[in-house]
Amino acid sequence: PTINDLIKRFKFTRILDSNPRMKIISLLGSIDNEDAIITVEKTHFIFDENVRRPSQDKNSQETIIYHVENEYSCIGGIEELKQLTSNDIYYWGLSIIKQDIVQNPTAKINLIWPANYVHIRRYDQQHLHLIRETPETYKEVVKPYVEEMSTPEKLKWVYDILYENSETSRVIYKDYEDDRKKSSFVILPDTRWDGVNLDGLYLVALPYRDDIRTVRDLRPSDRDWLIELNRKFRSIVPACYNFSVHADELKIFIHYQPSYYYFHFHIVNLKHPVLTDGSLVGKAILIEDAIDHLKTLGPEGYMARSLAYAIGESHELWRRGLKDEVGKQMKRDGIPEIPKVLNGFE
Ligand code: M7G
Repeated sequence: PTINDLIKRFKFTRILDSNPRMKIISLLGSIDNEDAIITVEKTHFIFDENVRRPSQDKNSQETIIYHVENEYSCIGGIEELKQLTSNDIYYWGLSIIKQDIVQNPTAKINLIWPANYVHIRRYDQQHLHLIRETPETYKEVVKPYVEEMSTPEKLKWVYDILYENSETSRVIYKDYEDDRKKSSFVILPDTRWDGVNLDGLYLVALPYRDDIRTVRDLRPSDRDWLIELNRKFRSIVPACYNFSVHADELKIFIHYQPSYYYFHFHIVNLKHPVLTDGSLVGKAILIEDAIDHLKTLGPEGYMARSLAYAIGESHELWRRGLKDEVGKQMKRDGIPEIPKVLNGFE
């Protein structure tokens, strides 16, 4: 089925999350009696663009990049504008801006169907806690979970991209050779990106090597591999987008905890707000930092570190032991418990 057929059959159950600042809403419902999650996100605005045109100079074969206002620009593309009020030097109103399904769509819609309980919990609005994951906590609580979550069935979408030609038409770069599997990888647009607005450029890079699950598995011997990937990603991605985004305008990072336990990289325009979202503090590790840490971490690499990050109450790991661990840590750190009586009220 296509997303069009499926959306028509969607029966709404409840709102999972809604964020007016990010202009994003996630709904839980069902399609043919199986759970479905729909996420609708308003796309970002366009103003200008770079276009390639042949040089005016007849003797030159070169194309020149021009900077022009886009036809769908948030100013030039205004089709209707209605003033609400003005006061002194301030004016405000509402507008309709020219839309186009390819050039300037209104929203990006993601659908997961059938969605399992891990998906639903991930999208559900939840209370966050900061946890310091020590090497011991990793071994006791996290490692068994990572092992359960990294089976080929749970990572089908990844293996489908790597070996079954899923999303092939969207792959922007593939570097693969059987005898150099370790250095092979593909880069393609993340489902998070609308594929239109470069300010929100969001790509995912999937290496072919699958002996690493998370940053925890990185050892000093992997340093050269990371250095080489960083160099390649920063060379390839700007070239794929006409150099409208430069090598030093990309943030390349790894998530911990990730949603998917197949080691991969996020390649994102610096302008994209991912790393400034407070709830994600600690979750993203820049590739530069990983390269640097591995220099000093000793033979155990990231296995020897404590990693601090925020985790939601509905994350499976919270229930499996991180909740208890936070309690114990606070006690050890000498942080007082919440008093039983607050401001005289029981
Ligand atoms: P993560 O760090 O495991 O999870 O990244 P998180 O960032 O959600 O916490 C996995 C990345 O893969 C996310 O950015 C997803 O948006 C992206 N992604 C997930 N799926 C199922 C797909 C897919 O089928 N295709 C593509 N292109 N990207 C996906």
